Amino acid sequence: MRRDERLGPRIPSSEITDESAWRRRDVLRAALALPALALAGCRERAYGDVAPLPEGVDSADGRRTTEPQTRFQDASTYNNYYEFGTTKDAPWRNAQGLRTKPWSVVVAGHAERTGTFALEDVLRLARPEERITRLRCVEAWSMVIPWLGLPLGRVLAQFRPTSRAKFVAFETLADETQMPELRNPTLDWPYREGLRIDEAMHPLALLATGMYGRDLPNQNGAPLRLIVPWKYGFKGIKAIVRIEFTEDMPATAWNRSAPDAYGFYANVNPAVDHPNWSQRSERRIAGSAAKLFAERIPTRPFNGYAAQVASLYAGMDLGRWF
Ligand SMILES: Nc1nc2c(c(=O)[nH]1)N[C@H]1C(S)=C(S)[C@@H](COP(=O)(O)O)O[C@H]1N2
Ligand SMILES: [Mo]
Repeated sequence: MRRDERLGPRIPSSEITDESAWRRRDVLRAALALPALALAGCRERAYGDVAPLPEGVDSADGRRTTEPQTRFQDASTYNNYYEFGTTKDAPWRNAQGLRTKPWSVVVAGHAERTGTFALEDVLRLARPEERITRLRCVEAWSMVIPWLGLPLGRVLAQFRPTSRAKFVAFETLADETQMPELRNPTLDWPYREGLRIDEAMHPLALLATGMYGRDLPNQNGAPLRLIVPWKYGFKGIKAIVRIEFTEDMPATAWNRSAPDAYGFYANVNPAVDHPNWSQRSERRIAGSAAKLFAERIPTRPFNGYAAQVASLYAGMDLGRWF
């Protein structure tokens, strides 16, 4: 795996995060029961020194993924990114000119360190890890994509959220001069998303900076986007410019636009239909078959990551909290 050129010098994490954050990470890791392979490298060492996972290992469960990957060609030309238009080809056609350098991120709300940070400073913890994960769109298609990124919780911990931080809210850039669809009220811009803080701290939640071993294409959310493997794709907010730690559940773009169709949690759930279509199966766009002939497969609860994340929702009625 190639080191992302935009990352700064490798700084030991111990200089950036406090000890309690370190301990919390160890607890999270233990809870995930990753194989010794992953644990051994991570314990008391600077993240910059952690060996990348072997090629082809799905860090979600530590096993080699047997699912065929989506072709880069498909993952980068069949997108949802409404700021650039509402058709699947609009993002790659219209996002090429988006200026992603320099980029800064505002960190606000209930945290000890807040302010405006250069992207390089937000990401200076380590080189990105590769995560081959499924992305399941609410429109019932899915892809298997090798992302490059940092665990979201590791990035958030360096801002030292306080005990009042119960949620994390994210916002996308909203620049009319660069994003043609912002002239239309398609969504209530800027695009917004959010996670409960324990979801955000889960090791599977990723801040992606790249895919397929290279920087993210603009249409896939450069320079920084969220990947929450167990949730519908719309949680994966692109081109993030603001992160806020909040006490209350934040508003999200799709929930504001159609609350009966898009809940805050958006956990992939074959038992809860979209008002206009079933969510029981998905078209898997992967391998060499043309998109039109993509195989239809049953959708799995939590997008196949139930063993890792179901405990986050123990006791919740997932039909109500969709
Ligand atoms: N800012 C922003 N982020 C967004 C969207 C969007 O319209 N705007 N679409 C979402 C939806 S519905 C999906 S399925 C994924 C698609 O990610 P991909 O294009 O990289 O496959 O991005 C999500 N992130
Ligand atoms: Mo989506």
